[in-house]
Amino acid sequence: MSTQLGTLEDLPQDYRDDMAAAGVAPLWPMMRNVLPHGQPNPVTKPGYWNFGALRPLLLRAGELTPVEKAERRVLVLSDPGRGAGAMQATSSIYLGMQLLLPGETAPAHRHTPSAARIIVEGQGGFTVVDGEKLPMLDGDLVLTPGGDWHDHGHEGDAPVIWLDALDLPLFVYLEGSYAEEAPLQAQRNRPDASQVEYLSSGLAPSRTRGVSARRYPMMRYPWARTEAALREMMKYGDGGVAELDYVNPETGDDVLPTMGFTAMMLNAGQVHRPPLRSTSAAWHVVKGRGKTTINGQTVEWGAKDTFTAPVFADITHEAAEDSFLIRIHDRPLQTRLCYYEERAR
Ligand code: 1HN
Repeated sequence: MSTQLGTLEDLPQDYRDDMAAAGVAPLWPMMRNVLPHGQPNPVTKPGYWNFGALRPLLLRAGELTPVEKAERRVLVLSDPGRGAGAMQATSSIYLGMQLLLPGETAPAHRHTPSAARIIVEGQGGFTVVDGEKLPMLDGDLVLTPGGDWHDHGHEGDAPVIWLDALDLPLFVYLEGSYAEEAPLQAQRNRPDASQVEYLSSGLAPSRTRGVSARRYPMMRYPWARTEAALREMMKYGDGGVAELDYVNPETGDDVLPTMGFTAMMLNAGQVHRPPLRSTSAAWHVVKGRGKTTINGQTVEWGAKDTFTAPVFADITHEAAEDSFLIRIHDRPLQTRLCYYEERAR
């Protein structure tokens, strides 16, 4: 049932003026803007960023702006629904492509939003998170949880590029976004936890009474292992699609409080139609080629490209080659807020 609600124009001007002077407004003319029927009415529009087009722009930023003048040398991927300069790619997800040149460092800071990076190009880059040095190799997922100090460095001899994903829009909305700065961190002289305590899936350091695991025990998820696991899943699965969620190895929870990450393999020729989900999402193509139709709009993607979809999008993926993508989504947030939803189609 849908009743036509009264409009502002239905009301006499003197009453409207008196309400404005009193600092109030009638709800009913605005009701459907904030509470549409059946499903949300997103501002976010599908986005697509071709890496081949971004790369020269990013390298140019490397010539034009020294890293000292940028703190982070990043080109922000703006949601087409919000327009150029929008500091978000979807309602809840910020995306940016970051460049670090050989020998450069990006100073330590920490902030309330959480970040994760997917490495796109180059060797020798690393991030230090709370003293732990995390190597950045192609396709790796590297976490920078909110409140953790992090700085970046580069020991290689060619540009390093990665995709940053942050829950920044939420923190901006909550008026909770701020940072602190510090000098570069001292690095512990040992490999990161993915190579030591959590080298093997299903094994965690022996539990000692009274000693709890770190909240974020593993900050780097090496791509080589993700790909190997997806390939095995695919071998024994039946759908031509394999998906793995990135989880905290101590708790099995999502890796960050608001953002989730899901790795997907699609076989060549495979058509995949996921359910309509209440999440907004971004896909980063680690390897492969194909196309995805989002609410009737088709993007053709290749390795290192990125694309996005609003909430409840109607999505069809079609791989032209065996393809590997990482989906960044806000399912952990929506689950915490008790409204995550999937609709059959
Ligand atoms: C940030 O801390 C990084 O640490 C990158 O590399 C992008 C965008 C907005 C706010 C903080 C980084 C960011 C950011």
